[in-house]
Amino acid sequence: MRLSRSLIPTLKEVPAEAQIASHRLMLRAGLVRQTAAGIYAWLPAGLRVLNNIADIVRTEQDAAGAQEVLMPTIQPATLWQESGRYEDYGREMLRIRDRHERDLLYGPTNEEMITDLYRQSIRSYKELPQIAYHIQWKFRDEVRPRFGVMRGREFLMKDAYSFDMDYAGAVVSYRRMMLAYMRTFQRLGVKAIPMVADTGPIGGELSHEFIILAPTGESQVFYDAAFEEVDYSAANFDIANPDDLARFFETMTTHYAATDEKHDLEAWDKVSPDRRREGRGIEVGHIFYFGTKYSAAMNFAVTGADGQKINPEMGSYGIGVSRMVGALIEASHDEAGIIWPDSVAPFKAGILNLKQGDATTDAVCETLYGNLRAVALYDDRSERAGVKFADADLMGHPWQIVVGPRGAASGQVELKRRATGERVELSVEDALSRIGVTNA
Ligand code: P5A
Repeated sequence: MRLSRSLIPTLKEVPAEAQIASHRLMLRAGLVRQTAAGIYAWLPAGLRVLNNIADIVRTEQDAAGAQEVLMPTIQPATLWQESGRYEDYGREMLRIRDRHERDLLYGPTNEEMITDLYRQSIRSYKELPQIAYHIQWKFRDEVRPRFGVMRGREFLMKDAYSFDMDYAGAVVSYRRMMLAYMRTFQRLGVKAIPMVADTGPIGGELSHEFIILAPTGESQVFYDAAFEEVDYSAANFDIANPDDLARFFETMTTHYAATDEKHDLEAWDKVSPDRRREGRGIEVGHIFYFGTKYSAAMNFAVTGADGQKINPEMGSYGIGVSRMVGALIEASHDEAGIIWPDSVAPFKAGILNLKQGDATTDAVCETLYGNLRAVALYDDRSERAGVKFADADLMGHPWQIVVGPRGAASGQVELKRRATGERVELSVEDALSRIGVTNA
């Protein structure tokens, strides 16, 4: 993209309403704009990050054997009356009435709707187990939306739902999703720790939340260094193999991990001092096993092997996709701005033209841009060099290709790695191959 023709409104001033780094940086880097309390519009650069995260989440869900669907944002109240949650959910639910006086709601989660879809079509034990997921906007009328997209009212969630014939099967599904989550977070370039959690309005008896480490996180977390040493890859755990999943789950649940609310000093004392890790954390995912809570309440039964009717055992599994954008920034930024991990960066590289209008400089920039069109943001504005440097650091491109008139005359550019600050002078061809594009 050409910055001069993009809706990427960077700000020099620090917005007064933003209390935490990620919120300030998301506004300053022009990723989002608030349109109402806790509701955000995603501008081009922000949307690219959101889509990159969603793609990684999707790949790992698919690899775990989950199938993608897309349920609507608007749901009929009748489904929630069946489960009993219509009243229970309280004022966090945004209730709507249509022209025929029918009660609707903007979905805060989809347990009821997915149960309804399965009960309409699935009749026999032979069709289970199954896992379905979607990546869809949710609405929760939070009392105090804050910290930008971290606690929004409208937010993007990946939510998956598993259906099994018995408890043993449900446990396998739960472990499978947990492993898919650890792989997802690893690919997103963050350290994530699963912690035993309360089940709240989703219900059920088994639940883990996934906390990623960031110095400015909301809660204090305590964990055993063992979590950082696990190899979550397919080489170590086959996600299709229940024995591997059992070994994985054992590793995840035997080592100590707790947030400050559940911190147990006695158990902590038993962790050897050199293995104790402490830090701040942000909840980015939450998984639940709740048995037949919804299938029983909503009369979803399938025929078992012996002809008897059985309510499937269910679980649900959420990742806060839009919250993840903020969480990644909390985990990776400095004084100057965002430092995007390569896997999610909106643009792999920024091309900085230090003398817009100078024929040689423009020509070198156009050559670079011609090769990097899909992955680069070309700063072709007629701004001072200082402004372009500051904005590139703020926006956090993993690579900056700086093109000035002197270097351009001899075909040289400067390549800067945002994460380390390392700079090298090299030819256009070498710059392209260093950032992984070789068809110059
Ligand atoms: C699991 C999937 C559920 O809703 N039902 C379907 C279950 N779980 S949850 O913990 O309530 O939410 C899952 C994840 O969504 C993110 N999240 C939010 N993100 C931004 N703003 C919010 N107000 C918000 N509320 C929840 C979190 O990442 C959470 O882990």
